[in-house]
Amino acid sequence: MNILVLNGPNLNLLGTREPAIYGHTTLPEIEAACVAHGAALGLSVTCAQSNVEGALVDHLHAARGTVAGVVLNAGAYTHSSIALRDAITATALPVIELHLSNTHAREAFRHVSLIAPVCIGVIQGFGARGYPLALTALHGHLTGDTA
Ligand code: CA2
Repeated sequence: MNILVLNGPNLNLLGTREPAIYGHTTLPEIEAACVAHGAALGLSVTCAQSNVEGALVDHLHAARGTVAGVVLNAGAYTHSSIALRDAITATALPVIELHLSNTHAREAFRHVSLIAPVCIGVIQGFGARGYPLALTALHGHLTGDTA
């Protein structure tokens, strides 16, 4: 099974600034961990990142028919993008919303997610460790493992 791990705006800067909020792990390190954890689960993980809202929509469209599920950290677009929400609905793929930080413990404008209602679940607040957690959850969802 192919899985897409898709990261949104500014996440290419991980590990370089604001480590108190986002940790010290870089995006290439997160992506390598996703590929390794996916392989251990029998998943083939492809990773992508863009700072451009429309490019993220394009990645979701391209995922249709080629991947079984998506782990999506949409960054700040989480709180603003109807286009991303519509793209998730349009692909009809199982998507897990992922955040490094606990958005509910932060500013009020981060408490609202426009994409959460069209995702199968949300993992947040566990830093870079959230990515393998999300892959494990997605694997369970796809294989019908009800835990
Ligand atoms: O906690 C998350 O993963 C977020 O998706 C991160 C977004 C933020 O807008 C969301 O509310 C929650 C921001 C990503 C910014 O990434 C940076 C990385 C390094 C240095 C500065 C910003």
